[in-house]
Amino acid sequence: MQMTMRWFGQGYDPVRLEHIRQVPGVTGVITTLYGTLPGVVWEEGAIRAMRETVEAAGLQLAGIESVNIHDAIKVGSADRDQYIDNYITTLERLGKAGITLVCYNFMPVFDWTRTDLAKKRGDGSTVLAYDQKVIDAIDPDAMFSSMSAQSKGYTLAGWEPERLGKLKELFALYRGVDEDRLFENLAYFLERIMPVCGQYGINMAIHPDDPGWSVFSLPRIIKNQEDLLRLMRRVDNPRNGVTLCTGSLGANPANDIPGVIRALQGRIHFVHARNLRHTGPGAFEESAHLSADGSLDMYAVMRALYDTGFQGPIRPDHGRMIWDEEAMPGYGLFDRALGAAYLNGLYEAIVKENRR
Ligand code: CS2
Ligand code: MN
Repeated sequence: MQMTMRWFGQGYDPVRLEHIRQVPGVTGVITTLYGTLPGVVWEEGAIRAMRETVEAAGLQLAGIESVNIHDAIKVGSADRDQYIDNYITTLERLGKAGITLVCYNFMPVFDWTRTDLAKKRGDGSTVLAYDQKVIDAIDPDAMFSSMSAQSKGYTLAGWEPERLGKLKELFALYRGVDEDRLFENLAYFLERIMPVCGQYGINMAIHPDDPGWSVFSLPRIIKNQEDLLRLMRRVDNPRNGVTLCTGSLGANPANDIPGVIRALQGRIHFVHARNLRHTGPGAFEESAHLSADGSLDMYAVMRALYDTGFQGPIRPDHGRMIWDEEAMPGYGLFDRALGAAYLNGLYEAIVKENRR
């Protein structure tokens, strides 16, 4: 596997590539053209410049997170084919630039959701946290305002103000879209893009819903092993794969992550490794990556990846904010660097134990 880190790009991410380069074992970054709205075709020059910037820092551009999907594709409206054509053009241009991993999600209206972006922990760090009780007591507008107010001026991934400024219209768009409709719209999209993925060897890696249950009664279709396998079978092409995100799936204690990894053997193209602590029904806070700091067994996760022969990029997902760092919520350098070093240590031990 290849250890990577997410980087939001020049002018967006206060973390510098030169510093990522110094994290032992990290050889690549996962990035995006942040600030490009869903539905817009990516410019060739911008893709080239993004790649050159990463390579000039001595790193590889290991994949894109994300090429976001326009709501027309998710709801299946009359103009969806135009937006799928745009997506195909973007994939073609990425493929020509040698970029062969694309992470995306298929969540209606909201990307990942949290109720607290800086919850204080006992160790003095701050972390992202979620409590369903808080969501149940507010409306979507209040949640959007609360996320924005806590974002320290950064635009959060998937939370484009241009899009979410029109929340009522967005919710209206999804009226009548139930889980089956949403699933069929996803399958339709994937079937249309599979040829270009095949031509350029691009692996599509769907990110699970975060958290993996319905928020504000919106449909959710990528919550667990069954959902993931259903999608793999529905579009049974190896280019149709998964971003295995331990934190998103792990928010639900019923999900057995090592089991999911084994069940998806060969279809996992990208891994997000992070830990969290369950704090009550429908509630969790993120933790350090260390198994003992959260509810997930990170050794068992790395072990399942090893056993199933996973070869793709992995990145430490969110980290705590520590040592007075100022960065995008969840995306400070320091704790993610500790996470990468820890995951690399687990992996080295597993490899050597199994070689003997
Ligand atoms: C990420 C998501 O920061 C995060 O929580 O895991 O924003 C992720 O990038 C998207 O959902 C994938 O499209
Ligand atoms: Mn993730």
